[in-house]
Amino acid sequence: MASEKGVEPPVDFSKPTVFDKIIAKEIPANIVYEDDHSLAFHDINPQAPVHVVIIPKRRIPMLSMAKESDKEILGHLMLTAAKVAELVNLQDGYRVLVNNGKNGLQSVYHIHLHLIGGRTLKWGPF
Ligand code: IU
Repeated sequence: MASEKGVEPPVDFSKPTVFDKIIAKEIPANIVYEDDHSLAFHDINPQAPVHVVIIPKRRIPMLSMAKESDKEILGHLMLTAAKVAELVNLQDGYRVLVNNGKNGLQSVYHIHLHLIGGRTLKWGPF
């Protein structure tokens, strides 16, 4: 592991991650929303009063590995984030972000959106 968080290369992108186990319900997660293609659960290490992770059930390791054929699921994840925001009462606003790769401090190589809110958020420098 990197000093703050993230994973040092080389990363084995073919390996399932803990998120596959959460999808399979092999390990518990505090799930807030699920449909045929996506799953949303409360982050175990929240960075704000509300912090939900939204993942596709079919694994794409990271945003920079997404393909043209992933367009539909990527759009679905964004719309799921908006739906989940309503479910967790973030009507006053929120942030949706993706960490990508080592410098983005990505630690789980199963693409995910972070939905963050519950207070007025700060903005940069990061
Ligand atoms: P990142 O963008 O790859 O750094 O985000 C991964 C997130 O997944 C991070 O915020 C973790 O706290 C979170 N998480 C989780 O909610 N449950 C887990 O079992 C594991 C990580 I491992």
